[in-house]
Amino acid sequence: MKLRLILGDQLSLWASSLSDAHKGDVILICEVRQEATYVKHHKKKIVFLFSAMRHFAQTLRAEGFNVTYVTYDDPENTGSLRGEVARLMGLHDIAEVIVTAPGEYRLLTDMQGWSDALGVPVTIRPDDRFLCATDEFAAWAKGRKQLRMEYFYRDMRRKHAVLMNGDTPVGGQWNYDSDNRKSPPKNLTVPAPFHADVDDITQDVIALVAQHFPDHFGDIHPFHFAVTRDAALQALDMFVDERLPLFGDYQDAMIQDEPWMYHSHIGLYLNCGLLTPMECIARAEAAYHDGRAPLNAVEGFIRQILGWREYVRGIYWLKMPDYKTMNVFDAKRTLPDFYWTADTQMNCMHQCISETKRHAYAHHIQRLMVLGNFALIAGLDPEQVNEWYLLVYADAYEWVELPNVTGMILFADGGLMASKPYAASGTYINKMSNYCGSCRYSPSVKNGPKACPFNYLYWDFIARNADILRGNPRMGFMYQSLDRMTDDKRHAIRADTDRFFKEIGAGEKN
Ligand code: FAD
Ligand code: DLZ
Ligand code: SF4
Repeated sequence: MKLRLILGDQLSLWASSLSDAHKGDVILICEVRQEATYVKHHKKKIVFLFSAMRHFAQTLRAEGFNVTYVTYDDPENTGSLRGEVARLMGLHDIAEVIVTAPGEYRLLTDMQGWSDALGVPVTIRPDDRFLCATDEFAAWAKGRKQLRMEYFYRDMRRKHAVLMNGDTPVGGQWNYDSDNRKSPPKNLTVPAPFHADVDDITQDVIALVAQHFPDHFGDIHPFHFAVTRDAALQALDMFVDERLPLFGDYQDAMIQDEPWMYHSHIGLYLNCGLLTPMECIARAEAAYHDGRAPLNAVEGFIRQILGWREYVRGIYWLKMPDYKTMNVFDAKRTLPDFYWTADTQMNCMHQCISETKRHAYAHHIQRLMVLGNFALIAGLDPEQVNEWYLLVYADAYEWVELPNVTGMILFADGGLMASKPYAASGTYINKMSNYCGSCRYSPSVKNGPKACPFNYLYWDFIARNADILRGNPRMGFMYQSLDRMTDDKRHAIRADTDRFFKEIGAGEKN
């Protein structure tokens, strides 16, 4: 008999490990300490995954499969995936272990040693739930000096015939990003997000997580994520009907106390296997063809899934393991405490961290231009920043988190992913949000105690990394401005930066 191991982010009946499953095989799903604590995941993320895993076990049983499900508090639970496979092998005559390749390098290398350790063949099958296989991405990347997402995305549009009229893009343009930067009007009413019912299974998991992970970051309540495929599909449909039409217009906008905006909130479902990328793309494309959503919104949404999501996964598997330790600016400032407590007078940071704590969610522009921008210009240590992002979001797995952090926000890969750092001063945040109106600092003040910290931190970042960035053609304008600055101005920037770090108590690692 064969043992088929399903991981917490492989909750798909179409996973490659199940493609030839017989009803007589054993399917193993287990809640283990190893995966729940290798970083201290947000409590809500653990509730979501454990509940989705338990519901998936029910789905498999309803299909007639023989499922062994190990709960976290099972007294026999060994705490590791390999330990649970070994334990099950003691109970059944297992000729082969089959698993779909995990999404994280650390686990893949671990599994590559399982055949020897367990004494049976362990077959690791490719994860074919993506639209670009890892070797296909490697072939695309080969010989290219720059790996720009835009060109990859166009190839994916052609390959999958998405939003195409023959060889040309629908509407004549590949990208409508320039239409996607509107400031929201004051009286905008954003629709409520999807709310799933909390059933007995989820209630049990909530009690378990409260008991076993009290020191993990984040709030469990309110819990309204979908934990089944049916509910995830409802969430997707609700997005397409209610939010997609304005997704493009307000994609980059941030509003005080409005965490959800016009985003889809489906990343967590895609990444654990409850939804497929192509069904999300197809529903959005259909909404455009039926006249239910405009092209700038539909193209923008599809680009995130068909472009960015596939692209970052390709980068991850192409560049690991070296990617994990990249730190081109030699940044070594420790993560300030307020990333955990939200206790900061910078209102934008306070908002984004509080919402992250409450919901295990922040939308893209909050992750990028507030939380990420601060990490970049403050020179925070990439290892600590990566750990934070990996544990706080319900959709976070290293294959998607690491390139977004190391490549996109920190530019720690020296420009492999981004052509220039996403660094910005308070002016940008003020333009794209209404956070500054309730802030103790002012985005128009450049130096001194009232100045927005993003303003002087930005220039300090530009000045201290001149050796690395001055030659970047997209940064020329910034260095011309820096070169025109008086010595007094430069000293003021340095002094404000020093004072700020002293005040928040974030030093540098030796
Ligand atoms: P929407 O804005 O509605 O976008 C639709 C979908 O597109 C998302 O669900 C996601 O699947 C995909 N997508 C959008 N942008 C990206 C991107 N840059 N990379 C990969 N997929 C993308 N996404 C994760 O899934 N997991 C992470 O751990 C993660 N970490 C991030 C860290 C940083 C610093 C940044 C800047 C971005 C990160 N993202 C991550 C990408 C993006 O912010 C989230 O996918 C998105 O916010 C999830 O919310 P949503 O489902 O409402 O997305
Ligand atoms: C994230 C996660 C958590 C919190 N718990 C489990 C678990 O108990 N059992 C499991 O099989 N998977 C879990 N996961 C998901 C894994 O960490 C994920 O499969 C790997 O990180 C590879 O992407
Ligand atoms: Fe953030 Fe600066 Fe605006 Fe305050 S003034 S909310 S710190 S950008």
